[in-house]
Amino acid sequence: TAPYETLVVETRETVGLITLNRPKALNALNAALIRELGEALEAFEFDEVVGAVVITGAEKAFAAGADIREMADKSFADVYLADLGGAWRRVVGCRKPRIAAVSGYALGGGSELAQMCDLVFASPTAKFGQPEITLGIIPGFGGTQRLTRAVGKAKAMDLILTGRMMDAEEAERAGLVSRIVPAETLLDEALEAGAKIASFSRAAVLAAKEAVDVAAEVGLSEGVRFERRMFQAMFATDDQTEGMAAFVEKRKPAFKNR
Ligand code: CO8
Repeated sequence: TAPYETLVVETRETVGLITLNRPKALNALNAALIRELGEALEAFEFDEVVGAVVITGAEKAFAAGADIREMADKSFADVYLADLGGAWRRVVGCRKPRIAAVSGYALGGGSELAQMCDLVFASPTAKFGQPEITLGIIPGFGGTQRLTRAVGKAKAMDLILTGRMMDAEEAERAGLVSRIVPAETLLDEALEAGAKIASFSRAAVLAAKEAVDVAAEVGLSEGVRFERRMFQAMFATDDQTEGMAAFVEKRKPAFKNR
């Protein structure tokens, strides 16, 4: 594996697996970790075998937020010139689906990292929150935008203005969490979902993700038009021919990512 300082990065057959690894700081997201996360995801982007990526943390904490010790003494000029928060562009710029497997605390930037993932699996111990307000700051890794889109204004305001945490059940009901999974099988189920996604036509997967992501950016008629063009474009792929032929012939499709 690559010499990462803050992550453990592996490949489980067709799924990339990134484990945040700063246990003493509850996986607080320091500059090195955010940089390495971008590097690891970009490496998986270029790995043809990998079709999806799982990002997980530890049992007690997925990630307890941005590293407060690292930020404590910074000035506006420091964070502005360092573009603090900007390094996340590399994470969200990656096109392969990301699955967050969340156990324990997902706070501040940790919650925002989950929001940057396409699927969020949570164990019953998961706790999501945006406690930035308690530190005299506001979310800076997209929380005011992505959380609001995920759970709506009423709940986003509640979480962001009071700093309270929500448990896995509330987060699932609110639309932040895709599935609640028993703690013992959390990682396996995330890897299984990743393998499932990786088994489908790569073009169809990337197009589907791109189209869903467009929903957060544009109006309905523009979004539907984008979807229709992408849908039609799928008929230029061999995988569409194969997928439909396999259905008609009552056999499993053998997608070739063409
Ligand atoms: N940063 C740095 N260190 C942390 C962090 C953190 N976010 N969270 C925990 N740690 C450290 C603790 O300091 C402690 O270290 P030590 O043992 O050396 O004292 C160790 O991890 C264990 O933590 P606790 O002893 O506090 O464990 P508890 O079980 O008592 O409590 C909590 C767990 C409730 C999760 C508690 O640690 C906590 O409240 N953590 C901070 C949560 C928080 O406020 N997160 C938001 C951070 S701000 C943020 O994410 C903003 C993102 C956008 C910034 C963009 C800027 C442009």
